[in-house]
Amino acid sequence: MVSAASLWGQAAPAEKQSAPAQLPAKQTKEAPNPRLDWWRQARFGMFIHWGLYAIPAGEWKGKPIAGIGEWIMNRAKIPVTEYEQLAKQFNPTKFSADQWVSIAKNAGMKYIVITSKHHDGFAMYGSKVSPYNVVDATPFHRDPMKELAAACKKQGLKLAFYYSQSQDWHEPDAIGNDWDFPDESKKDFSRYFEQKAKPQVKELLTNYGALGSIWFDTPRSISKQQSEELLAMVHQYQPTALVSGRVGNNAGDYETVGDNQVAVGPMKRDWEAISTTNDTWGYKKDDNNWKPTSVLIRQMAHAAGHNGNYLLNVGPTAEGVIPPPAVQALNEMGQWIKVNGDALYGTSGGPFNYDQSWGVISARPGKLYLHVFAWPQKELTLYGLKNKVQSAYLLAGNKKLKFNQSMDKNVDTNVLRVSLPAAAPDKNDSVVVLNIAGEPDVDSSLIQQPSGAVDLNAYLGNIHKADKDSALRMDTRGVAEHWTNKEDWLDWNFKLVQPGTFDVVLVTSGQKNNHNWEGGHQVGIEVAGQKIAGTVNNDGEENDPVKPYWNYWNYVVSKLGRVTVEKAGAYQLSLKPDSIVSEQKLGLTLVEVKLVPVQK
Ligand code: JFZ
Repeated sequence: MVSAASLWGQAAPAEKQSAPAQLPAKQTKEAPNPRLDWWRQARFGMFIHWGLYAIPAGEWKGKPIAGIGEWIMNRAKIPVTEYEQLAKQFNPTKFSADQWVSIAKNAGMKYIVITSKHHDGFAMYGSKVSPYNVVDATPFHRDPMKELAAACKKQGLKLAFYYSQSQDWHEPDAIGNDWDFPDESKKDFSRYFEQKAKPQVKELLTNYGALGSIWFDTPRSISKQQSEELLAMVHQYQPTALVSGRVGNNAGDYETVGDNQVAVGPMKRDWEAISTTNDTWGYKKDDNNWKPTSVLIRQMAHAAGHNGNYLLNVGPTAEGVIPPPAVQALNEMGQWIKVNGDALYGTSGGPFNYDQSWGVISARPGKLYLHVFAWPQKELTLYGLKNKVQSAYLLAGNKKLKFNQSMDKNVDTNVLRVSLPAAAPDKNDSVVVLNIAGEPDVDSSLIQQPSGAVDLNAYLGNIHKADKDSALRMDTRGVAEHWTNKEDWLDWNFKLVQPGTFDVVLVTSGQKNNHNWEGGHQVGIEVAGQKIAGTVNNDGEENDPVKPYWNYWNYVVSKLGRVTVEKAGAYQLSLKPDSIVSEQKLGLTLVEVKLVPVQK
């Protein structure tokens, strides 16, 4: 089991965040948990949000309701008695479990996580515990979970059930419904928990054969004991089933990071990225903001390169149809996987504690998989790999590649150069495989990227806290947050291979979905005996062009000035604020300091 403290990026105690923040470059083995074996092999799964909310599909009484589709009851404050009426209309005649499972299987997905009960409280399976369920309350009268269990068994995928254990807007005692049940003092959460949540979870664990996991969500205020009870129940009835991190109180078998969030850094823990194919989980008829397949493939590769699984959502319609644009994208992902699956299934995170300017790296014993998103001209460069490379080839067509390994004496760093054909075999992610001798052994120091840029990521900096109680910390993205004390500062040690003139750029991040922003901070930077000062923008939003899959968090790029570094070698750069704007208590949210080579 993963404890909170071992989860890198979680709110580690402040004392533990004193210098250096540098993480070990080598993967260390996570405590063995045999339940995770299949899951680590799987790497890619389908999330399905399906329920009564697919009927209104984002519109209530003729008005579009903002936000994610499965939250419509909450967002539109629909009374239980009205929402319940939807059940009478639920008749997904186009539903075919076999077809859904085939879509997942064809995409290369190895497991399915489906909403057996979401926050609306409606059971999408035949429940004896509550008549508010798909078999008893709808004209459909079928149990889609039974059908999916059979189809998954037949086609060799694992099935897992999402279950909302804390929020249940249908129940007066549960968490979440304050429009029908505003009086908090009347609520007895444990009554709901004992009489509905636990018995329903038991039904799911005992009536549907072997499950991959129970995927709990939004623990809210449930107690540690309640989280642990759920965990114990799952393990009791299904000793091999997993429990998602969102069971609460760090009781789960693995961690789920924030929605649509992609982790950074050398992740050694087990974690899962969850992503939408458009902007909603549950079906919304007016949401056509489909992520391009390039984004989905790169997010998946990124998750694998950081030791994580990628759980990608589809929101079927009330008729039981998975939206065609999602099916299309999944089909394209399947095409990529047919060629490049070795770089995904059963891999672990790459050995470096930073990403490459051209992409990410996943690994398995004896092999490194270089996922090249940005195909360079002629040659791919990798700094800092100490292992002897035995051979290099493209996964596409197993085409052998020439390479050479040398030492750059100026920076005392190993350099690998792999010759590439002119055209990328895959426009989204072409995989170069390195067969290496022994365990990956890499230089843990931060080095200039092959592109010539220097990425001084916040999470790789040495943190200097003026006061051990300063709120400054790294969030799960490896971004510095709550930097409100201007006396706190960061510095980085790095190696420069190609000297020259650089623009000094500060990349800051907005909070989720571009809500909440704070800029206008004055900062000073010192590097190679040169000092510059500047102001962090409040506008001029721009995504990092090198990481096109970061489409959820907006970055603001502030150019602070220019420096010229004459010689290759080892350097230090410090970032010290002169003033921080923190009216919203957000302060300086730092992604990285970037040195961008100035083209001559
Ligand atoms: C939850 C649900 O409320 C939502 O409807 C959907 O099912 C999603 C997969 O999970 O929403 C969350 C839960 C956690 C975070 C964000 C949204 N989080 O930790 O950032």
